[in-house]
Amino acid sequence: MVHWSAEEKQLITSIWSKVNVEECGAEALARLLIVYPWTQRFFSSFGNLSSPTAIIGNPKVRAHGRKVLSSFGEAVKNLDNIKNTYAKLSELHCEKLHVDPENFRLLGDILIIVLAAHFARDFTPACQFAWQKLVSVVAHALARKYH
Ligand code: HEG
Repeated sequence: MVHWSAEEKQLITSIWSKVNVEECGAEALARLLIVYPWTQRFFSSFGNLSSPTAIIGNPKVRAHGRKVLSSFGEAVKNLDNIKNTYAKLSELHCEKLHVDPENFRLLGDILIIVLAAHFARDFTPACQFAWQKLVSVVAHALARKYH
C-alpha cells in the first residue's frame, strides 16, 4: 500500500481546498485535448473540437472536465484507499471505454501544470512531489483492470 506522510497529506489537501473544480477541471481537460490531440478520439460526441478556441469554449468539454476533476477529488478524500475508490471507474475506462492507461498519466501531468499555473507560489517543489505521487497513484488505480 502507498504510504502518505503527514506532510504530503497536508500539502495535497491545502492545495485541493483552494481548487475551483469547475475552472481547473475545464482547463485540464481542454489542455489534454489541445496538447495531446489524439485524446480527442474518445470524445467524438462532444461536437466542435477543431481548434484550441473551440475546445476551450466547448460546454461539453467544460462539463466533462468538471466531472473528471471532482472524481479526482475522491482520491484526495480517500488517500489511503485510492484503489478501491476507483475500482468501478477502472472497469468503465478499461473494459467499456478502452482508454489507453497512458492517457491517465498524461492527464495527471496536465493537472500538475494547471495547479502550478494557478497556485504558483504555493506549489513548492515539496508540494509538486506530493501531487506527482498522487496523480501517479490515481493513474495506476484507474489502469488496474488492465493488469
Ligand atoms: Mg474519464 C467518463 C473520471 C481520465 C475518457 N471519467 C468519466 C466519468 C468519470 C471519469 C467520473 C463519468 C463516469 C460515469 O458516467 O459513470 N476520467 C476520470 C478520472 C480520470 C479520467 C478521475 C483521471 C484522473 N477519462 C480520463 C482520460 C480519458 C477519459 C485520460 C481519455 C483520454 N472518461 C472518458 C470518457 C468518458 C469518461 C470517454 C465517457 C464520457 C461520456 O461519454 O460521457
